[in-house]
Amino acid sequence: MSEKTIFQKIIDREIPAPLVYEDDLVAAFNDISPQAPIHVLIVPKKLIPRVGEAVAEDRATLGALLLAAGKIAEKLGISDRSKGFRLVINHGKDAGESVPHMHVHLLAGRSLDWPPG
Ligand code: DGP
Repeated sequence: MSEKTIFQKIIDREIPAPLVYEDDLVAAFNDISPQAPIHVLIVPKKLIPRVGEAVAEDRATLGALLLAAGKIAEKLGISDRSKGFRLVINHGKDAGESVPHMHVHLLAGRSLDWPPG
């Protein structure tokens, strides 16, 4: 069996990281290297290495990631359109993926450039 990802170790509480949100399918915690005042990672409890490798049976998990983002934004007070947030998923080298355990970045707390770099 392959080594657990760093995110799996956080989900399994082997590495301490306060959870911002948790349900039966996903967990969320602050990014160790924040790129905005708010930078949360929303991670499926089931290992999906990257979004392009998700399969039909992951449908509920993929939906849960976005629903969790909305709930976290509400909890953090950034869901109002006058504030806002951005969701990012990096798949592969060109996108800058560094952890092979799919995750959604939730970025907020400042004006975000478009297009991203
Ligand atoms: P990506 O480049 O999309 O694969 O993003 C991976 C993110 O994971 C990156 O922003 C830094 C973050 N990260 C890496 N290791 C850890 C860790 O041990 N704890 C936390 N909280 N975040 C981590």
